[in-house]
Amino acid sequence: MLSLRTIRARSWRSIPLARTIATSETSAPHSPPQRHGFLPGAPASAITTKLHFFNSVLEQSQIPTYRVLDGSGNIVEGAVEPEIDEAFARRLYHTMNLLPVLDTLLYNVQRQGKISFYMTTHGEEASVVGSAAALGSRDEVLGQYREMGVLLWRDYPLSSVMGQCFSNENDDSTKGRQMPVHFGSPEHHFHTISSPLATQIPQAAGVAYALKRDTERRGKDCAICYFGEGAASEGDFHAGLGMASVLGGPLIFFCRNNGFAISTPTTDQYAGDGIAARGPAYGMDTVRVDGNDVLAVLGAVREARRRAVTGGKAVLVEAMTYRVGHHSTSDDSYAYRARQEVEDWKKIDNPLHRMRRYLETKGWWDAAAEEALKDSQKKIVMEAFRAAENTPKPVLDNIFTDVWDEMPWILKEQKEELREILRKYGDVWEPYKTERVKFRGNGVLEP
Ligand SMILES: Cc1ncc(C[n+]2csc(CCOP(=O)(O)OP(=O)(O)O)c2C)c(N)n1
Ligand SMILES: [Mg+2]
Repeated sequence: MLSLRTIRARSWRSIPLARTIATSETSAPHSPPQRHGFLPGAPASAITTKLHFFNSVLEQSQIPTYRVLDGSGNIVEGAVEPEIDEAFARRLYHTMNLLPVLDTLLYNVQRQGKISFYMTTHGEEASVVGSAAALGSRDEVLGQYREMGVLLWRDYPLSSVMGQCFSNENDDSTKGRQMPVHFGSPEHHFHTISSPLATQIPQAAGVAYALKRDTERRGKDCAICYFGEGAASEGDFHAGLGMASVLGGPLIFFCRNNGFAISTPTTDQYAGDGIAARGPAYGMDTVRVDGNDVLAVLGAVREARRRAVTGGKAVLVEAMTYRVGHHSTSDDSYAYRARQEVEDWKKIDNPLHRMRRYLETKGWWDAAAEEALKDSQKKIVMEAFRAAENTPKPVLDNIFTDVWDEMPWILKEQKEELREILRKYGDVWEPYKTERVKFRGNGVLEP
């Protein structure tokens, strides 16, 4: 070891360095060996005399996209199918199909004013379900908001989906106090969604660090953090990846790059090579995958999980897809993108068609199976919807509970104010009259 004083006393150029590298990547066969300096922030950085600027992870080209199925659902020549049996493949397809059935119904139900808000997953079924299927059932999920498919994969009941969206008594975790699609379920290891973008990213770094420190779970369980490419423009993205890379802990950062952050296209979000290019900057193993190819997503996330768990570190996956639906029920995307573009994307690389074709080629699916699936899913979703319409919301007092053990004076005041408003207008003003009867106990506050 050279002392700092010795290092300072010598010119780095003249020191015969012990740490000499001559790797096949960095040196031509007969070129002189490359040398390191003593740069504390980049100790393995070779010294070069060539003034060379670079602006790409892979010089001259973009990071490639991993694919197993082609746009029509045939195996790409040379691709390795992830190991799946018939039952698993059918389950993947079932879950991918359940998403649009729920989405179509709940989107329309919002339009009828029966729920306040909704967000669909149209176009991103393969990204969400394929990644969920690669996880262990106890892996911790930190979602953004468009990841209901992860819960469906984990057999989250339809009564709970409806209960959350209708804010009724079946909303077990959040008791009707969250916006629709802001799911949370400790039983399913699904951390409650919060609207402010990217908050889940540093939180995920913390969850992974906790898993690393937990002797029971270390080497077994993993965390996955979903986020959109738009959320990756937030400061919390960089804070989260920075923490995860330094602290360690098993974590998959899964970016759904669906082309838009509401109305902002990716061209207004980044000038570099997508989100994947940022992984190596944080020292993370990174892969870009065709997010509309469920087998590619499954294979990529399985490998990402293996690396994350065995290496106790964070890995980045960028899934390239397209948001076919509007951002949410509060958005009309035809104000900023051509209707035809959307129509085209319903056909190009359609994730559901590709998986169906794959199943058919295997002899695991046919038109009769498709019809039976469509009928049964429509039926169970309609039943769950009808039940939700007739399930009361929790007692109104719930608004004031669960944050403090003992209610503080400010909440007591607010509760009395609400009681007074309801006494005055509750039976005469139409909106109050129709709403309060939806609550258990007819919206009467307890003393
Ligand atoms: C801090 C913050 N800023 C702005 C918003 C408003 N907002 C909600 S979703 C969204 C777009 C996010 O896009 P992306 O991360 O790509 O996810 P996608 O909706 O495409 O799935 C914006 C700007 C917010 N919720 N939080
Ligand atoms: Mg997006």
